[in-house]
Amino acid sequence: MAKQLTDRILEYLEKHGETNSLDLANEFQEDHQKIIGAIKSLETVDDLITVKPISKKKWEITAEGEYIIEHGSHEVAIYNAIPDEGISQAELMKSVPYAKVGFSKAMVAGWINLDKSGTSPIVRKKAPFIVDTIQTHLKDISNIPENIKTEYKKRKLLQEVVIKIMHLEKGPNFSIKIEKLEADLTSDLLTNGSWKNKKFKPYNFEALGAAIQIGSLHPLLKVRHEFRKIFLEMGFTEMPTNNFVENSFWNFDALFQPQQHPARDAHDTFFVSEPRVSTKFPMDYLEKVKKVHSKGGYGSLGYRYDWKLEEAQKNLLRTHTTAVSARVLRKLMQEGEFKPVKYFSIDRVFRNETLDATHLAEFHQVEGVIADYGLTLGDLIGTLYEFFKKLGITQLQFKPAYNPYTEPSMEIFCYHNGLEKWIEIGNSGMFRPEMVLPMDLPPDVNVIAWGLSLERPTMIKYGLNNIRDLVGPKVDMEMVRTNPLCRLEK
Ligand code: FB9
Repeated sequence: MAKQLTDRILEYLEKHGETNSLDLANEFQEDHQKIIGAIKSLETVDDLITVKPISKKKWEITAEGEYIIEHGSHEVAIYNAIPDEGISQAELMKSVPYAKVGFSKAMVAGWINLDKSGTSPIVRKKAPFIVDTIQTHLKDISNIPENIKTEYKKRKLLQEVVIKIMHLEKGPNFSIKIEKLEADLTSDLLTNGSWKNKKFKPYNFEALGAAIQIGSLHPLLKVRHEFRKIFLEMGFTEMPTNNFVENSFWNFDALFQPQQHPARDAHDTFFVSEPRVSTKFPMDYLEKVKKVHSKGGYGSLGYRYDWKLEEAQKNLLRTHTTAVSARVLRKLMQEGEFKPVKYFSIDRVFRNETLDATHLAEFHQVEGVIADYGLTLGDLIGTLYEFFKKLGITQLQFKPAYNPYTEPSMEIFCYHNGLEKWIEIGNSGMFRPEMVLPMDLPPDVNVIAWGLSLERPTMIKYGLNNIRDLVGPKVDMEMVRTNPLCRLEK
């Protein structure tokens, strides 16, 4: 039976004292990785061999070099393509692959000449015969001088690669005979008692588990999972957000966002051309929305403009998940008596943004909504402190802001110790009466809500500066495979 590779390596080491995995691969005409495997197996025997990883430069033939080994050099191909009577340069350049470099090298080698005396340049053979030295060299690069290798490297026929190899020496307990150590205590060894005169491999507690080929969650989904856990442990219920296409009524009008608001312009919103409009609305509710926009109501003057159904019917890609919040809140009152609720959503929204390193035309909005009797701004602030504390954020500041559908509104800031600066981490507010009262919510019920994006915390968490490293065709799949699990509070 063929000698074990491990035995052959030990015998080679016995004779030469030291070697390396690449020389062994050449010596035994074996694949380098097989040699590495055999060396790692010998390493498990204490002090048998001493191994040190080293880097070694190695010449490799490029694809073009392999082409020349198979087909001959480009200059030889050009030479052989010239008939005795000569050929036009234009014709010759179309006759073989790599013609341009072949022609140039054949001219430099003095194998051919170019006759420009006629109307078009004619190429003729100058040398009576030629030898394809390049092909010969490439067939056995171990015997070509370094300067020739450097020249072929410039022609991209050879390339120098650095490979990791293993240097071997005899260890303190070197022997060419290794006592076979049992790897497993089997039932046979136990039943026939032969375990008593066996030696067992020591447990390698440092050994890593076998890398299992499984899928990997995208960082955004890891962070979404963490946000979802936070909302669920705070008693929130997830809203149904599986409708990217929305109509203007639910995305804007229901939120008391006036029909002439700039956000409703095509420069900010993606409108859908087919189906262009929605036609089914809860007409009793729609009439209340129309009235509060056009004439006011519930103590509000409204916007006092001619509200148009056609505007409300326009379909679009939702610009915020607050459109879902509106649907869910209105549905509350369709199911009987009001009861306090806590809802959340985390899903994609679309805006016709100017793209830059941190903004794409879509992002994931994270939104929390609480509807209860007598809620105040203090309840919103307290909830935000609780929510962000679970992200490890305790220093918050609030800045008055404006949203069409909330009053008061606040931008939320935190001091980020890693970035050593205050950063905006979201927006919040109390839904206006003009939004919630047409939904028939009881007048003593208030609704507090807040929102942030999923991408911003994810980019900070995973140290990404460009949104295109997180989403899109340029994402490094190795980053997705290897990035660490997400612990938002750390
Ligand atoms: O997410 C944002 N920033 C953020 C969030 C978390 C975070 O975590 C780090 C570990 C510490 C870091 C940063 N922002 C909101 C603030 C900015 O990034 C802002 O420039 C971008 N904003 C988006 C919208 O931009 C067009 C983030 C997105 C956003 C803004 C507002 C809302 C939702 C998302 C909202 C809302 C809202 C308000 C009232 C009622 C209901 C919803």
